[in-house]
Amino acid sequence: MEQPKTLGEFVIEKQHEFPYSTGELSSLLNSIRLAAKIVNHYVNKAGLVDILGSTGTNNAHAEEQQKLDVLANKLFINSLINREIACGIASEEEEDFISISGMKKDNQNKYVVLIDPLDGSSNIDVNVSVGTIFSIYRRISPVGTPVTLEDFLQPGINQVAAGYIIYGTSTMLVYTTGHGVNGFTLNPAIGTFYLSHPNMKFPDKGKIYSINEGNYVHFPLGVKKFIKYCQEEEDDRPYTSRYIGSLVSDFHRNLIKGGVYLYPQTAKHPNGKLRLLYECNPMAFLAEQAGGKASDGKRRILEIKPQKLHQRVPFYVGNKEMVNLIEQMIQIYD
Ligand code: AMP
Ligand code: P6P
Repeated sequence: MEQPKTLGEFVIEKQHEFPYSTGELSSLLNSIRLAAKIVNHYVNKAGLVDILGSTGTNNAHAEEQQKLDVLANKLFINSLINREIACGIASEEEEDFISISGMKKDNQNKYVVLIDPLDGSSNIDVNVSVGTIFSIYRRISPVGTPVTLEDFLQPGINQVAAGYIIYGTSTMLVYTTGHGVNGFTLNPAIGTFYLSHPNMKFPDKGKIYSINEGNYVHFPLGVKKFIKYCQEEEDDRPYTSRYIGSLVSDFHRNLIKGGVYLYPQTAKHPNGKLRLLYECNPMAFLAEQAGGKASDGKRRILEIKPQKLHQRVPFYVGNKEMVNLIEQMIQIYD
């Protein structure tokens, strides 16, 4: 049987489709690949060493930081700084962005990276899958100068690449550079990612809805109507309700099996809980590249002009016809 392509081979093959490329994006993707393997190592042994539980400190959103959050954040940031293949980084775990071009005067790199280093980390102690999400843009400010906030506040349509790593029953890296979505599974025995899910697309029909119904009373009426629609005995319904509490895992399952993930505004999060820059935009890029759709209930996620680094938005992502129906119900009832 022919040996499947490795992620490294795939990245280089794609680079050759761009004869004028300098190899900078490939190096950046390879740096993320390496950091993912290291984080995977720690996530998979989390139960065995004293790395579980919280650090007792809070991140930029006054959320208790799990030790693995802090470690994953450090690993990704250090791998990008040490290998000098980005000019700036923004992270869910960092109040402000980090300017590498400011640190290293000769930094001529043109990409900024935004990451959620360990999304769903509240699940770590209960052994549920968690993930890393990344998003890559070309800087707007001049190369060689310190990056500015504007370099990070770009609409999602400007993304050069986006993806996630899911640390689950197997570890996968799924990413896009605007030419489709491809999934790579890690062979932990040799530390190599192999192309296991080429050209990923949402199935034509989605029959799964993912939402924390504990917040039902606070949902917009249109969302309540959608949930009831999913539960009716009609046509191919009722649909299946599946919610893991880990965006990467819920998204990944819905991408493979067909479905929609919803995080509307709630009492605790009147603008929604998920962050536009390093959760919604990368997942929206992947969703659209896989034939799906991503909306805040009214607007295409990728066209929202960010105002703040840690801005939150309501988030609906998955099969196009399911997101369309949610938008229609919100338009009718809210
Ligand atoms: P570079 O000079 O290496 O940053 O490449 C310039 C542009 O070519 C990138 O912004 C991408 O649009 C494209 N490109 C280069 N390498 C790759 C790759 N490995 N995969 C996909 N697109 C690539
Ligand atoms: P809730 C994890 O904290 C996260 O950002 C997503 O990964 C997940 O889908 C959501 O929040 C879970 O939030 O309020 O349902 O626990």
